[in-house]
Amino acid sequence: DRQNEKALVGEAAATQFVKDGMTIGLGTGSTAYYVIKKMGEMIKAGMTLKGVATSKATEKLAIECGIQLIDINEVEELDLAIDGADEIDANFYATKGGGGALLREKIIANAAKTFIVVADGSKKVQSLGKFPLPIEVVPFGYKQTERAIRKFGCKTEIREKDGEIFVTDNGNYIVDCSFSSIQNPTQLQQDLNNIVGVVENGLFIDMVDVLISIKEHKEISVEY
Ligand code: DER
Repeated sequence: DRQNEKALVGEAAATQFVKDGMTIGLGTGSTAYYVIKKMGEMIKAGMTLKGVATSKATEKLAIECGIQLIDINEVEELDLAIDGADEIDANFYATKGGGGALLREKIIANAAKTFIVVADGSKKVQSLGKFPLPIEVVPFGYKQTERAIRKFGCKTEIREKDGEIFVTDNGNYIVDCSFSSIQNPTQLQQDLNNIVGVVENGLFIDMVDVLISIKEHKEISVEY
């Protein structure tokens, strides 16, 4: 089942790529959860590792797992960043942000020598756009920003949580954007980030180096 697939790919990422002495970007979400748990076991077995968390939720989980956290500003670059994705296509273009952590995730993925995505079988798509694209916007004038985003041909919805507007770890809002299909994600990524009020969007273009996913019969696939 899906949870089992998340565990398989998450643990595979840790055991195959995490080496003693590394500094690792720690992803956010239910798949990255298994990576972090496995890293905690490796530390208990004697490995020395440091982590940079992509969200406050991941900071909490990492501390529970005994991973020493450092501030992203203390390092030039990370050895690895390992994170989930909401969808990923054959070009390794990915949509992220389902968990609301896309800004820190993108900063940390950018800072890593190697960026690894761990994804259960449900995440692989022919082309992006099945999953509503999360866009982080500043709260001031967010309705203006939302109207400007809609001009790109999508339906927009301000993300809510428990009946309130969801606020990211950075104090911003998320606009979830439903496109019928995304033909040119590279162009869209640039256009969206040019909109006044947009902080960052969840299109990860030319960023993913390794995809660890599931082939049929629960076989793990590692693609470069
Ligand atoms: O919010 C995010 O970007 C998460 O990584 C998300 O894309 C994957 O979450 P999941 O592993 O819980 O499906």
